[in-house]
Amino acid sequence: MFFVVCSFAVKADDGYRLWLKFDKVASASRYTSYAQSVSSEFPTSPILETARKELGQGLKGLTGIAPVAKSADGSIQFVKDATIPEEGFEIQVDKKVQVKVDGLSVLGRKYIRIKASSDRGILYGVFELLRMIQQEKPLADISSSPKVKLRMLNHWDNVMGTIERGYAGASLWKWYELPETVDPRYTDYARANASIGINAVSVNNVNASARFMTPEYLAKVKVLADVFRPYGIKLFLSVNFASPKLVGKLKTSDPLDPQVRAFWASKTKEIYAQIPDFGGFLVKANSEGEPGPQEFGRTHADGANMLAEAVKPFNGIVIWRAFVYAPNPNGDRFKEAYNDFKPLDGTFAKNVIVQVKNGPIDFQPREPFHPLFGAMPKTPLALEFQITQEYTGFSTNVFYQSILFKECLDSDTYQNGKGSTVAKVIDGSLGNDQITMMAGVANTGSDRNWTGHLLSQANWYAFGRLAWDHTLSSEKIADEWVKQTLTRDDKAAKTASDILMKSRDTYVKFTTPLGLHHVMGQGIHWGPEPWLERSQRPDWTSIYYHRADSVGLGFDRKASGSNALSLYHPAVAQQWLDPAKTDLNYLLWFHHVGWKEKLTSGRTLWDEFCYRMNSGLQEVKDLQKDWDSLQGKVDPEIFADVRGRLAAQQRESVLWRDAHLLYFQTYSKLPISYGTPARTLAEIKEIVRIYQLK
Ligand code: BDP
Repeated sequence: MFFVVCSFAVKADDGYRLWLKFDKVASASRYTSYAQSVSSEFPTSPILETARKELGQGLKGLTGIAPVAKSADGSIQFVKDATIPEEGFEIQVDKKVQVKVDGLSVLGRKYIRIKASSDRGILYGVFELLRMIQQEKPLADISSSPKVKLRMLNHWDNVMGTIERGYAGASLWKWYELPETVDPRYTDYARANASIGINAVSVNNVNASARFMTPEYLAKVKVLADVFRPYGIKLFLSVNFASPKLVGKLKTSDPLDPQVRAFWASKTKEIYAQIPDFGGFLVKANSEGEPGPQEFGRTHADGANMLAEAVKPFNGIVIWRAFVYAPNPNGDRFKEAYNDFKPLDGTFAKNVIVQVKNGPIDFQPREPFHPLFGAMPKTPLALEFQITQEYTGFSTNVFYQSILFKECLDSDTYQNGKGSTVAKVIDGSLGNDQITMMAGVANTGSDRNWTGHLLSQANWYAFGRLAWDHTLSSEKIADEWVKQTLTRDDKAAKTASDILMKSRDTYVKFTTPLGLHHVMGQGIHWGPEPWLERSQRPDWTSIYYHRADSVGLGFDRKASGSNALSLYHPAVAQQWLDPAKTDLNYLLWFHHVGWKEKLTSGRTLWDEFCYRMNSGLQEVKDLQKDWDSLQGKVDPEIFADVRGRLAAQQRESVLWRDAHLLYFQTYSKLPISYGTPARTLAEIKEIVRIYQLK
């Protein structure tokens, strides 16, 4: 007797397909009449072919029907409309038209028109249509165009294949295999970006290797640019400011030196010969040990303008980062970038944009907006977020960043009076900027699910969606992502969205409540290390930021302290001047508050601190329960993976709470009013020390 053992087990979902699953929807019949055929008024082009291919594959998956190509009158039509803004689109559904059938004029059947002025607009319209169907939404007319022109990912990927602050495996770019071997994953990456409107990518770390300025490496980079192009994505490179010395063998990299200028001019020419649509340079200069123009007594503007001159003939741009801070033990890092850049307002070349992090310190879990927003009306500013979770829990904590992104975008700078939000500063609507841009430090890596924590895919997604349209709500974005990625079951989807919506606040509660900041473990930034008092630089310690003493806790940034508040417009500073009126979420950012001082919550500072830390812990347990309720509603492999990560988060939250309570108690000398630490301070310090060993 023969037994044939067949295993038809459905391959579990490992998250690789992101939000682009395109599995058949239950209501497919609603859409099938539209899926019959496609026609286009556009001449063929690589981007148009991508649009056709994506539409075909997407509809085939979602409805079971692959549309056929027609020369005209398809059930889906790509229509040219020069009045639609660059990259924007309009989708029109079911407007009945007269069509000729066998010489007779009859009322036309169901169709969808995707209108745009360019092939890019068509591509984005296609992804919008697929997004609607994947969520099983009734098809509706929509018109949409991006609020900022450059929607960019910054990869902090190194030549050796590691990623600075990456928590999802190794770099996607296999530099040693390129240019001969082209990983198909590069294409999957490009289409994921295109599906959410990302149109620019800088592929290498801002702590840049000069290797990228050599013919050897440019040949590799060219291959990536070729893969990205049909998805409407422009490639940029981070450059090492000392490249003239390092690869050009010059004696100096002084931006005003004629030979240095000649080096950059010829290097740029060489790049454009390989990559005709190269976007330009991203530069981190005179920051954290990176070389820059100040070494030669020149300003950031001198450096930026020199590079700008080199890329100008090719319509390239220079993105110059404002992330600078001097190691001054008596200063306040909060003010450093402002002091360096504000005086340079109006002196940058037209093709330079200054890229500013969302907050003045460094991508903290909650941070007030950077005071440079609103302070440089004559300079286009780009907003930089960190999608990768360096300070927000690596890949073991759920932290839905859309909440943080929106908080910054919606902050009022008062640049041109009330209503001058950060969003309006960066989308150019206050100043008519030629270049407008939002950048996010990528959270992608070689992990099968791209982002380590599956729920962190939502952060990549949210970044793209908000860069396209900063008026979208975090709820809407979460709902879209969940329905495309996890489940379309309404109740389960609501539970999953709620987990995302709550996650940011929960994380802040057990790590940096009340405006505490920069108290993470030294160097790797894992876990708590509020006791860190010595480092290479004073502003890399924790005590520099929390300023705990026997009196109280927090950094006084009023006139009595560092006076950083004076950098903001008075109407902005006003809300944070009086500790009694300051939003508790920002309290310790601006005030040194007495341990026993009563807060607006009715509790003393110490009690509120204990209370928040402890509720953070409780909330993590609630998130675990919520996730557990999704068993059977989401894919089992995804379910188990996220479940494990939430358990890790729970473990870490106990460590954070206990570290903070026990350490700060040595200053407050008060009894712990909420929660009971599971370990001694010495035991916790040992755990954190071990995490920092090589
Ligand atoms: C800091 C990171 C460091 C980056 C730096 C930057 O710790 O690795 O190089 O930001 O933005 O937060 O340049």
